[in-house]
Amino acid sequence: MKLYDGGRAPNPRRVRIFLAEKGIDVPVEPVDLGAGAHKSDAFTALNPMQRLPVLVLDDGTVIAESIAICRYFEGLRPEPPLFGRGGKEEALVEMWNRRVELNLYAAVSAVFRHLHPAMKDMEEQVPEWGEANKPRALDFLAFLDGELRDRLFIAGDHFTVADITGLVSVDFMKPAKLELPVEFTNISRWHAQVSSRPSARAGDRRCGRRATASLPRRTMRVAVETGHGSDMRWPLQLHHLPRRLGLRSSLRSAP
Ligand SMILES: N[C@@H](CCC(=O)N[C@@H](CS)C(=O)NCC(=O)O)C(=O)O
Repeated sequence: MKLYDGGRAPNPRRVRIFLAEKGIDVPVEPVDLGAGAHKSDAFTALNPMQRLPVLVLDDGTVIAESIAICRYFEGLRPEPPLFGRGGKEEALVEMWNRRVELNLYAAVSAVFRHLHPAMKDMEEQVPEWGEANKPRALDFLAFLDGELRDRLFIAGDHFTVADITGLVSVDFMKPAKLELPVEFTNISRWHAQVSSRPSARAGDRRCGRRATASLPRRTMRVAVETGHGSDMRWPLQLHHLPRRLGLRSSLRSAP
């Protein structure tokens, strides 16, 4: 089994946090997004969507999409349950994870992809779309702040995958240059709480910093419970995107 990982990018981080929560150790192949390694022929053969993360099983099965990968590991190791326990809880976790992903993560991602100068070679930027997503992100945060008034975690009393999606989304606001309004005190309390879990730091490992368009040969293992604090500087490496690699993609769908 091998996890193709994308360093500080939010979706690969989601999977690393999930693995850390489960205590699962998986061989990792770093793919340098900043250098466009995910556009290489070798990687495109694995995932024609040219997105990270990707999990390749020993029988050659390729699983893309962060939540699909997390679900695979939930099946392998059900404890602690991060997708809920029993039909009702599972439905609520699904509901909240989708709400956060579709309303918060997607909005923050659109702000980043359409407004950040580092993304100009990766995205056909439509600045108006980036601007339009700022209030969408804030509206959802206001709603979530109200929900978190009466409970510890996003989907209930237990930490779940919905909190992982929420954590990476809120942290992604920093490179997207979005401020968390101070009046969202319930979100701040929740964010401090989930950020203090050792798993939150499992997402901070740097990866593939060399500017190369091929997949690095080095194989690492997911660092569970590493001691590095989150600095969220990963997008800045995209400033070094080598234009000569011709990285413009025909796949423009939002993550
Ligand atoms: N829906 C996918 C999104 C994956 C995704 O967009 N990954 C980003 C990194 S966070 C990526 O690979 N971006 C490369 C690009 O935009 O060219 C998932 O949940 O895994």
